[in-house]
Amino acid sequence: MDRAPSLVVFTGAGISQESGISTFRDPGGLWERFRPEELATPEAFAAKPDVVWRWYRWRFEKVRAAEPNPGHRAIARWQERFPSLLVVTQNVDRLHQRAGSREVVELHGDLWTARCARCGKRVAMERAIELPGEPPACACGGLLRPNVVWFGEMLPQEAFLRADAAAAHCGLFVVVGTSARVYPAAGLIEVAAEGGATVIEVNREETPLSALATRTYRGPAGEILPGLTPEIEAWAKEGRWPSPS
Ligand code: BV8
Ligand code: ZN
Repeated sequence: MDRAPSLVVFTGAGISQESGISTFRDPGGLWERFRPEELATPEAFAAKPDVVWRWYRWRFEKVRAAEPNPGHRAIARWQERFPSLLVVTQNVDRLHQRAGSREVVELHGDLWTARCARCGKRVAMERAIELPGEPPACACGGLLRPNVVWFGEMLPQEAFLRADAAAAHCGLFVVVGTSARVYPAAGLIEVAAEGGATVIEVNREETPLSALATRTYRGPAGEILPGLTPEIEAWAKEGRWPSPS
């Protein structure tokens, strides 16, 4: 097995907010306008596949047009200093990869792929949205769905185990832009804290797990993350997070 990464960055929808991607639970977020149980569940897809497909197609178009922001880019730069840096994300937008992050664990799947709900065959979303049908049908007769994890579905096992081991054994766990309410992903913050990692939180607001953080930074990730590089350097050298000057 690889040596555990000493630095893990755990992200949620907040990191992509400054790229123009809606978050889920903030005022103005996606769940305020749409009820998740009507759209992000296997039951919703079974009952109204056309409505669910159109919602994801709309979200995919937004993501495709978006660009990584300074927050994504700061994280990608940290990997030059920490080659073992691991990004663990709940996001489905692939903006970390597009910013240059090489090791990214996607806990909730991705929007860039569609897959057959029956046989599992994968098709690029860019192609799937051009096919006839809402949603299009696979050659096997099953319907195409987005390759994301819906409420009530299991997370991809390999991805979750890798993230869990990294959280348990890392030295520094930086949590960015997540409301820390969706499990089992949010539980990784608890795993990191229990494993003895220094936990740093970057968020516009307090979250249910803010109390586990050694330090919290309140504000937009795109403004805060680029400025954290000296603190991370100091942490690497001294083994502890520098006190505010
Ligand atoms: C499972 C993908 C096992 C698709 C998503 C009761 C209690 C506890 C748990 C449960 C329960 N009832 C049900 C559950 C389990 C459930 C769950 O956790 N529910 C919660 C909500 C109560 N979990 C599941 O079902 C999971 N699977 O448990 O499997 C199982 C299975 C079967 C049978 C038995 C057991 C699967 C969950 C996966 C859901 N998929 N999305 C899609 O994208 O459509 S969820 C959705 O939430 C998002 O995609 C994201 O992945 C996830 C987390 O959201 P966040 O990323 O945190 O975003 P949010 O908007 O909430 O917060 C944004 C934050 O950013 C805010 O704090 C804000 O202040 C901050 N912010 C905003 N702008 C900025 C910023 N910060 C910095 N800078 C900024 N600019
Ligand atoms: Zn199929």
